[in-house]
Amino acid sequence: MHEISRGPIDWAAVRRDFPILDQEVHGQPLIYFDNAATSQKPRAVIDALRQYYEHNNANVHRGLHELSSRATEAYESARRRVADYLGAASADEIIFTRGTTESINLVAQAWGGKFLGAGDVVLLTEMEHHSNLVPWQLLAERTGARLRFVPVREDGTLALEQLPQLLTPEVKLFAFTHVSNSLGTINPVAELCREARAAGALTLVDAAQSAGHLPIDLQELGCDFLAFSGHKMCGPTGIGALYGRAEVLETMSPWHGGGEMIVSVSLEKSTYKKPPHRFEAGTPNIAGAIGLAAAIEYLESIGRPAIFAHDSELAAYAAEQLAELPGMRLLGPTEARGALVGFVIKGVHPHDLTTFADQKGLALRGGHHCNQPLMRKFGLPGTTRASFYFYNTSAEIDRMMEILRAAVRFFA
Ligand code: C6P
Repeated sequence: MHEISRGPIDWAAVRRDFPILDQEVHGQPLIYFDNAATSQKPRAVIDALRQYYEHNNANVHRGLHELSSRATEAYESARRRVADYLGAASADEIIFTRGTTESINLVAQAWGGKFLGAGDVVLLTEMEHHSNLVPWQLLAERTGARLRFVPVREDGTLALEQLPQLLTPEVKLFAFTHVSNSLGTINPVAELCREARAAGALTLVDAAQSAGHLPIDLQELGCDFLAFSGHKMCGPTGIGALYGRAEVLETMSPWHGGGEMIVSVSLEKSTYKKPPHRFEAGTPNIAGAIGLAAAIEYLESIGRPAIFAHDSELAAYAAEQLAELPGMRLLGPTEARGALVGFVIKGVHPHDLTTFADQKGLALRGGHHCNQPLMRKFGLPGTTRASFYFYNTSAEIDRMMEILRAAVRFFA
């Protein structure tokens, strides 16, 4: 792992921690601007996975042998690390899942399936990723609950003045994203949670785009659930977590049945462990949890305030440069933007632009970004998106601009 000096962070040294970045794609140096889809992994995480498989691999919570004890200790210590990282009151409030999508489905099924019925409302926003929309549509079909949406304004922010009318007594849960993956909007989580609580609703925060980028303190945010994915914050794919406030988790029934989550089983009936194990049936992603803990340790060695400042600077610089291109339409707010910029160039389809960029070694993302209703609202088939992380540089943005100028000439 890189050494953190007392002075300013040596970002060039940080970048060297990511072996994948040092390569050419289509004969050009790789510029990886698809970090909102998944981030790259530092050597510290790759090494932690190898170390686990070479020395400690065994199943957890089962075997009375040395390797199993080590694997169990590493897995449970990863849970404590996640709890500390988010500022949870206890590690028992952290459930390991495959990622944000599974975390939200867990809440929809284990909480919503038990407590919601006809007449109840789940409040969402128009900027939700499909992962924070489709699970609620499935739940609504099953239970008769209804969905309601906070509108998105033209500038990509939420129409918060409408919240008091939307947060009626039928609203049992307000589920919203922290940072929009298409617009870059950073929502005021603490304020939204406060208003929801005052109206008697629980809250769920989709932190897929924020957990690796912004400082998060659950005690300050005051949400009841928070979901995130490890792979967007330097960790492996297939691992993430759901935070659930202890008193709420206690009230929920299991959603998956199987080994690990039971106390006793008879042919007729079973009793279940307490949270979090009640919600982790079967062999978990042990290596993934260990890799996630290594990723958190790595991020903490840099510090989230520094990461946020660095990424915000890159996003602001990119937005400023992009705005100068002819036919450019930028999405999202000008102030308080997360580490990404979505845009459309008049007359150039996002897929064509993204393919053109790829030929020059530049990885962007083109499409609807799992935000179809939002794209429809803005009258767009999709956008092109450049999303940044702390190992990216302003020189890479300058190169992106050269490539985009060439694209504009080519498609004209
Ligand atoms: N967005 C992108 O924007 P999973 O696939 O479970 O790790 O994360 C789902 C998810 C949930 N919420 C938000 C706000 C997200 O941005 C994402 C993932 C990726 O490129 C893939 S569509």
